[in-house]
Amino acid sequence: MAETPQGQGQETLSNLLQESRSFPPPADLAADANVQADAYDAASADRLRFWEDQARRLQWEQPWSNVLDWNPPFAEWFTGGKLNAAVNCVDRHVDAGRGERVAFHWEGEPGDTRTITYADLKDMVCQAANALTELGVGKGDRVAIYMPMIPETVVAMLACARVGAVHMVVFGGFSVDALGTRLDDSEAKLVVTADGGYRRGKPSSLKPAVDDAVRDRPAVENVLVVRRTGQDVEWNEGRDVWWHDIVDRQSAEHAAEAHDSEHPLYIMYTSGTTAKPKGILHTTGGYLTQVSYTHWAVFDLKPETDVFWTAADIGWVTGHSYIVYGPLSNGATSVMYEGTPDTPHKGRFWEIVQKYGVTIAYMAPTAIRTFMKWGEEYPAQFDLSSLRVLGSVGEPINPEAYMWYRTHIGGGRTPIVDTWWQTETGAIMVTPMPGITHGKPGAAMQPIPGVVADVVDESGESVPRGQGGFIVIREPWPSMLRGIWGDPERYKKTYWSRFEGLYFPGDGAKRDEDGDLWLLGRVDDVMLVSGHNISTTEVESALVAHPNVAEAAVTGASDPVTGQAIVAFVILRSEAGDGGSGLVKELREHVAAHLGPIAKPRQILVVPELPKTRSGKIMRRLLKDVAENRELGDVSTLTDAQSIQTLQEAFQESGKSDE
Ligand code: 6R9
Repeated sequence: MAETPQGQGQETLSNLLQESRSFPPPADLAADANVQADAYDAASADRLRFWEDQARRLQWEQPWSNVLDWNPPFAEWFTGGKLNAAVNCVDRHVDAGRGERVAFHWEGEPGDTRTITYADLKDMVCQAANALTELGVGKGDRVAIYMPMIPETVVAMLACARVGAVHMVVFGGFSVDALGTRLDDSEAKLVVTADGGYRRGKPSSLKPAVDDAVRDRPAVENVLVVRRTGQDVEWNEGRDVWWHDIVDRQSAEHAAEAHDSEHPLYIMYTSGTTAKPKGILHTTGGYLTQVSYTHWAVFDLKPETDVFWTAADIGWVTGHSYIVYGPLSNGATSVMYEGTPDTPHKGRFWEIVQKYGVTIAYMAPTAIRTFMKWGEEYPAQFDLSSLRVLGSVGEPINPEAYMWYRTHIGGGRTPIVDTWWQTETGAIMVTPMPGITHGKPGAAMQPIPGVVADVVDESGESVPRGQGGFIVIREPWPSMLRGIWGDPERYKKTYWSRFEGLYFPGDGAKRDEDGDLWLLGRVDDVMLVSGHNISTTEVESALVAHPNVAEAAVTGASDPVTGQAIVAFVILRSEAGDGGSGLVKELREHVAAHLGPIAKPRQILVVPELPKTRSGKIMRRLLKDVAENRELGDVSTLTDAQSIQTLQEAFQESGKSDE
């Protein structure tokens, strides 16, 4: 929550940025779109019935008796129903005669490839499920997955789902400590890992971190290890098991039990700000219903012809919902890529799009801004004409990044779906629909059919058009978190206590004159400058709108005169060189011209890197520590802990003012 000194803030959240560009859906896409405007009417006429209709897209072994049991803030969806998530993702496509369809075109970073059909995937998942049973892992047990982006990661998740074990995927880049606290909290009995994976052109080991984390954790009975890189590994006899030793010799037959709709499917930890990570719990029927529906509706998926690619890590909720459960439940063909976008060259993503004929691509604004920084000559070398829908997720997309994405990747034709959601919401909540909604650069537009979102002020009243406030969700939705693992009180306090009866995601938002929604980042990041609540997003977007700037991060630092002052860190586009001496002054004026003098940054520092999490979110709280000359807080979920130190030194050297 933003600290708003009483009586000082004149508005909940300022609305400074004016953006008037708007793109209608392409006519051919609109005519043939999976979802038409009547979906919104159907859902608002009878929301529960709408979700029942979507649940019927899945295969249930036993139908539900009740759509929703709602004991605020605890929801149960499709109670009495039974289904198996793995069967929905794999077996039913094979049973329907689609076993030869490719589930994954997998591309390893060194250039090795694997083509995995639905029939292959079914065999692999059944074998892995049998191996889990042999290792004594059964229904309700927790399994940690600490893996590179290889097919076995998907197989391990689905094998857990099949036997009813609860998977808990930890980013392969997280530290031993981060892995350890998650093992403790979830009480996992098995860890699935690999010797390593490929990142930035070389093998990057994983097993040693697991060895360290598991050493003093006897609750972990076995470590199941996939051989990916061939690196030497220390072997703990009796505890460690090679995947190829135990999985490959299993039968490819496995009779799957149907689980209750509310059976836990997975736990995914969000780091939050500082304290203990929160284990966000998702269950089976409601989660699968909404991820499957949104993947089909929001991306306009045509499973027979589309090639879908979420360029994100499976260790992020985006990977869970839109690499694994969404695409597979819809029988889609996906691309899965192991490595980094600049290995061995800065056109790798676009080479992959060309090679597999990707039609729908989904990625984070941080990646898009990185591509902007490198320059448009990289995508220009490849044929990207297969693309028909582009998606964005993870942070607000700055209007200029949106325009760059649309122009240089989408050839000026493709709609962009800017999808707002969270680990907690499980699936997309607010987004344009590519065949219905006009796209506005930087706006997530409207809640999907069946989701009731609003923007409210401090007292929980809806704000009128043209004003900013807090986004809230008014009614339960199928893929909502079912709680925080082992901590129902924290669940109530974190999400349901700010506004009576409303789910509070913690994000700021504004409603524009047309009634469309713009997400403005975490309210903890909002800056209070001379009595105005200013979102970091708007200032960052104004900076990115300058032709020399590729990426920007801003934070509020305490200031004797204005309460807080805006401090900005910017990365320049490659053609801008070092920007020259007048650039900082020019950028400050540029922001003032765009947003008004109130938003003019006190300081701007040009930097080579910004501190980011593995899912690409800028860690503004660390930048705040830097801007206020404090010791750095928790850096355990940072991609590159060195970069923040370099940045801190540069900041200290730059002195107090750029005047
Ligand atoms: C899916 C995911 C959730 C937070 C969320 C918000 C930010 C995500 C966004 C967006 C603006 C979008 N966020 N998508 N902000 N526009 N399209 O990112 O989950 O890692 O839990 O983060 O990300 O602040 O509250 P998660």
